[in-house]
Amino acid sequence: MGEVTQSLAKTLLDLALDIAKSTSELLVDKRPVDMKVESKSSPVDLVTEMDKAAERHIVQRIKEVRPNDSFLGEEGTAQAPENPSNVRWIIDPIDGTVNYFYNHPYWAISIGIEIDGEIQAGVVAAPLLHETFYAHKNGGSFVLHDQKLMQLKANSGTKIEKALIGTGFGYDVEIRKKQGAVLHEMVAIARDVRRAGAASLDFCYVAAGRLDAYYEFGLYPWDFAAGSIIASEAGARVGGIDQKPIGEKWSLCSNADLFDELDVLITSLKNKYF
Ligand code: LIP
Repeated sequence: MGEVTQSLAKTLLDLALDIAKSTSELLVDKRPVDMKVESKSSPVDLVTEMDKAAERHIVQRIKEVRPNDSFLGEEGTAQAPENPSNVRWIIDPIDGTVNYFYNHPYWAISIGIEIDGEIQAGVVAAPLLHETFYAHKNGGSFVLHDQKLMQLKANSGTKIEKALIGTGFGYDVEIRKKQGAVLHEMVAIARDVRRAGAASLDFCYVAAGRLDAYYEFGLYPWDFAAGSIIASEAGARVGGIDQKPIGEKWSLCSNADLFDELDVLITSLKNKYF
């Protein structure tokens, strides 16, 4: 990566951190008691008025200073301007919408920054957990927790039977049955499994050593764009399974020395149940 790209990534990361702060204030301070909510792909796949408001806020703040950038947002922002720059913002305004709707604290604002088609920086802000995770390529990975800055480092040397593994489930009941079948076997193999409800934070938890691995079927780019670089800059390995890239159905993030073993296991479970 050239110096120009690295310098641009740092500049855009600073902008994303500031926008994550103002978006956090919007989502926490302006959270309505009688929040309007609609369903998307299924009756349990929610989108609230605040998902849409947060995405509008993020896009507007970026456009004020970078009118030629492109966007891919979970709530529908996908336009590319007439003379697009080489920057695309990949946004999940509320990752963990169900948790936000229930006022359960495990949700985050996820902003991934792609330059020339490659993720170069990312911010995952969890306001109710007082944590903002961030990274840029070759710059390391960090968490700001109550104004205390710590560098992140993924775990190493964990055997699968001692691994604490995160996962998640989609919104389609037939897919959930298959994900449940995979989980049924995984809980008998790993130390334990956690399902917390926000992919971007799950990637950050691997980066922070709070999980040894995280896998999920059916993530979208906005679920993993920011978390993937935060995890990889902390020494974790990120990808798909069965030699596929991340997000091509399956996503896997783990301690580098556990990845291949988990890839083989999850691929076998995928072949058995999907
Ligand atoms: C969520 C993901 C999570 C998955 C949930 C949901 P959303 O994203 O972050 O990993 O298990 O079902 O898809 O929909 O809250 O932005």
